[in-house]
This record gives sequence, structure tokens and C-alpha cells, in this order.
Amino acid sequence: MLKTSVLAAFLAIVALSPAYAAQDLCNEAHMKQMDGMIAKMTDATKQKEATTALDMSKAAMKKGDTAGCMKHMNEAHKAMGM
Ligand SMILES: [Cu+2]
Repeated sequence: MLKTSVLAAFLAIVALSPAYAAQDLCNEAHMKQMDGMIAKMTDATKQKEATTALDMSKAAMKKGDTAGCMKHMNEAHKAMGM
């Protein structure tokens, strides 16, 4: 149930972003959403994986490295089972 609601929340975010592009995900608002979604994860190992990937994604975002941000973001999404 929890996993389904996390996925539903993610799909809602994607649906709200018609131009589902890097700049829509590499921003503070989405990072907050990711933090919230990761906090709800039940698999501690995957949760740590997602947190590590998201931290790297945030670091890349701060450097203005959108490609790097998206690369680590995708890793975080994968760890979240997306
Ligand atoms: Cu994300």
C-alpha cells in the first residue's frame, strides 16, 4: 500500500510536469518531494541507497551540473523502485 502511494505521488508529480525534463526535477521543490518520498520508504537498504544518490544529485544541482543531477536522480528513483 505504502509503495503504491509513493508511486502514485511520483506519477502525480510527473503528470503535473508536461515537459518532463531535467529542469523540472533538478530544483528545490522536487528535492523536497524526493526527501519526503524517501522518508516513507520501508526498505532501509534501498532507503540509504536513495538518500546517497539524492545527496549526490543535490550536490550536482548546486554546481549547476544538470546532467550529473539527473544521473544521480535516476539512481535515486531506481533505488525507490521506479
Ligand atoms: Cu526525483
